[in-house]
Amino acid sequence: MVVATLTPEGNERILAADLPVVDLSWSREKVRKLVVRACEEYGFFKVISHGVPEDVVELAEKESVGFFSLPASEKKKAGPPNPLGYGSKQIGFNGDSGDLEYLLLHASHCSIYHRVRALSMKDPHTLSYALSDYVQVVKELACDLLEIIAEGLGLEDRRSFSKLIRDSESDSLIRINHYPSPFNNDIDHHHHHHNNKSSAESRVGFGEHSDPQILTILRSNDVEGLQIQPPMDSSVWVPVKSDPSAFFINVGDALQVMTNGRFVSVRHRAIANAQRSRLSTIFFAAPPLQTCVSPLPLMVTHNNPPRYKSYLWAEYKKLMYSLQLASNRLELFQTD
Ligand code: GA4
Repeated sequence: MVVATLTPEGNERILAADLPVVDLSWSREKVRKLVVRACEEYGFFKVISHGVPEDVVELAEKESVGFFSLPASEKKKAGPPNPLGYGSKQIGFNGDSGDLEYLLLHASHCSIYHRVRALSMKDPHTLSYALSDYVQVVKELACDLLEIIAEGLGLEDRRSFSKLIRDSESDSLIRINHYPSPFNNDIDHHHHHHNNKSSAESRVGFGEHSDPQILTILRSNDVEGLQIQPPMDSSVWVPVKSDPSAFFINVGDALQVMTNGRFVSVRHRAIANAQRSRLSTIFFAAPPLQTCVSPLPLMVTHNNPPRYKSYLWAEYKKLMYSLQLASNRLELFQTD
């Protein structure tokens, strides 16, 4: 349920909203049902009791904090983002910008190591192994969830989606976003301040968009910032309560196409108005470049014809890099 009010400027502001939460220790049947419902209604849910080892998550966060505290001249050695690498403020190639710096990498150990080696860090192995280990565990979570989804949809092959991510040619990415605090340049775990800023003062961290891939697995430190737009009411932005022990899942454009619009790729954004730095780590589960993304036969019936034209993942990527972040790219593939 979403409860909203109007601000003096006439914008809707959310007071309370219950976003879907799935506890992976519940029965498989219950989990299947709730995941499918969440993907249909929100394109978004939170997972708890996910079994991802805490030490792997903590080390990745610690090493990422270490990376972002390097001098700017040092970090620039891992950039410019073309689109992979270290980036600051600029997002993509079409003028999008935000109050953040990031590391965007292909989710394979070689490419992580390749970027990290460019830095004159004491030990580039520590950062690259921490990120590679993290990628391995979240990729496993992504595949588990995709198998739950395939079962929930009644697909004959429960590996229909997960095999694309497990493919050695998978185009999956890892992104670490650092939204610096306006008051403090360090990523600060210890000092809690009250945030009294009004929404008018909030800075855009990462502007609104949907994720182009199949599924996104996001985790952040305990600083808020993520907001989602519920598909049933696109006039509101629902703030997502931070929970460093959980993972947040987004349906991506490709899964919306493959489910022929039954699942929705959720529009979301990150606000950088916190008084502490926010660090988020995001895994984008993507198919190999030559994969043809199209509505699955099971999702198409006489009364429900294909709603999207099929495309190669490589083609879609090329197109999205020619458009802005907020663009509704999927519209270009709609039939009718
Ligand atoms: C949004 C989701 C992922 O962060 C990302 C982004 C990508 C980039 O930063 O290089 C894009 C953006 C994202 C979609 C539109 C294009 C491409 C920036 C941009 C303006 C890595 C992705 O795959 O698509």
